[in-house]
Amino acid sequence: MPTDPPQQNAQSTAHRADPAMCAVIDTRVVSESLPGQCYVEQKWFDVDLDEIFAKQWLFVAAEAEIAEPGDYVTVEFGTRSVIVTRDNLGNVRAHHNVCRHRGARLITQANGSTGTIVCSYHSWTYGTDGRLMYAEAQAPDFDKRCFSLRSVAVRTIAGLVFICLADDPPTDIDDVARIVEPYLAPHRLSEAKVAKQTDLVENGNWKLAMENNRECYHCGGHPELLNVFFPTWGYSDSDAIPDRLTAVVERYRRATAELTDTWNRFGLPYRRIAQLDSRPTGFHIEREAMDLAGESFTLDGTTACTRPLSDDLPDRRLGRLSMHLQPNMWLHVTSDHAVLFSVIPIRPDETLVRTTWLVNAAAVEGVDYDLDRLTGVWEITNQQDADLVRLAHRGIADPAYVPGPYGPSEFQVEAFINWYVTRLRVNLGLDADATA
Ligand code: 3BY
Ligand code: FES
Repeated sequence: MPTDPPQQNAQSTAHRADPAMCAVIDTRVVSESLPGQCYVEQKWFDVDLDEIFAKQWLFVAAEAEIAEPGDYVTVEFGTRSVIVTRDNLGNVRAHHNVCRHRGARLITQANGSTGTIVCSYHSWTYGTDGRLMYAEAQAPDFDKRCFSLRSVAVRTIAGLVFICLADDPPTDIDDVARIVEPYLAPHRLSEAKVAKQTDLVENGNWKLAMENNRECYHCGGHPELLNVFFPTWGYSDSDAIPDRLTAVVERYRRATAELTDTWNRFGLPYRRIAQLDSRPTGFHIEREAMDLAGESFTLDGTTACTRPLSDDLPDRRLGRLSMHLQPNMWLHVTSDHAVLFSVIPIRPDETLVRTTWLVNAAAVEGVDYDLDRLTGVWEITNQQDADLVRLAHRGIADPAYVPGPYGPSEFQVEAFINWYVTRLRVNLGLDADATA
């Protein structure tokens, strides 16, 4: 039986021997931001792509983006490009976007719908399941079965599509799925539709975009988001609350206690689970109350879509379900919509932040929701974050930069960096005894 060629890319181990980088990894001070070179140098960027983005599970799309057979999205991580499709049988598939003849890039569109994938060069034609269907003028003994597109590991979790470019993807994605699926599934993301998707290019390293997301210490810069995000600065569960935060923490706790009854009534799991740096596929999931009306990401906290996201969850006031997965995603789900974020490195100082809003598939724009109201708070928050990431990158690129300390409310930034350094060590083979 014909088999796929070995997937190992000979270039991917090229960085293992760089002693200067290994020294930085070895001498890195825990609880401080990374040395500047990790954020600004091309060498580090290349290692990030080869050792993090080519080896870990990555969030690449919502199933709603490829709702019908033949729908596809392409996603690029450096020189690697992947086609994510829904095949004719309705399965989500992922393949390298590289022709098996002489290697031409197959699809150059970001998304679309097609019955077959036809190479522009010599017209080799593949099915959406990756099988080579047609190759003109070949020798009589040419066996099409030997030239399927090279597959990429793909995993859907409650309507979210993850890929892993490694030959041997981290197997703990199954454990993560088992834990997070009960939280996500009631919201029926797999049946939702895309209301809007935006691509924002931030002028900063991808790690700075992620670090920025992993804390609300800077949330004073997000007045619109703060209407509904309780600014508890990491003290929501603390016994030693600073005086200035007593009132907001108490308000947060009252709202949470009220919502707990609702969550219990619907059987929605809400326990916070944070395993951000203790496993290969680090993640965090929690359900939290929101301020004001407590329903959605709008200026007054009331829903932006009159149809609930899930027909099973008609209560408007559900707070938010929030999830992070290392290295490149976070999401929030309210009663009326979901907002999903993925981070895609472009260059050392450029990062794409893709935001996708999902609503009930039956919701009608202009009738059930106004698009500006649905997306406004996060559009402005994203722009504010982009401005902060640009400033961070510029300062870090200055030779005067030295790493600074993380405070208590930056524990998730620290977890992200701890995870990153551990994955580098393991994936570069620096820790013989570390968990793969
Ligand atoms: O989306 C988030 O979870 C974080 C929290 C605050 C800053 N960032 C927007
Ligand atoms: Fe694709 Fe020749 S390179 S058909």
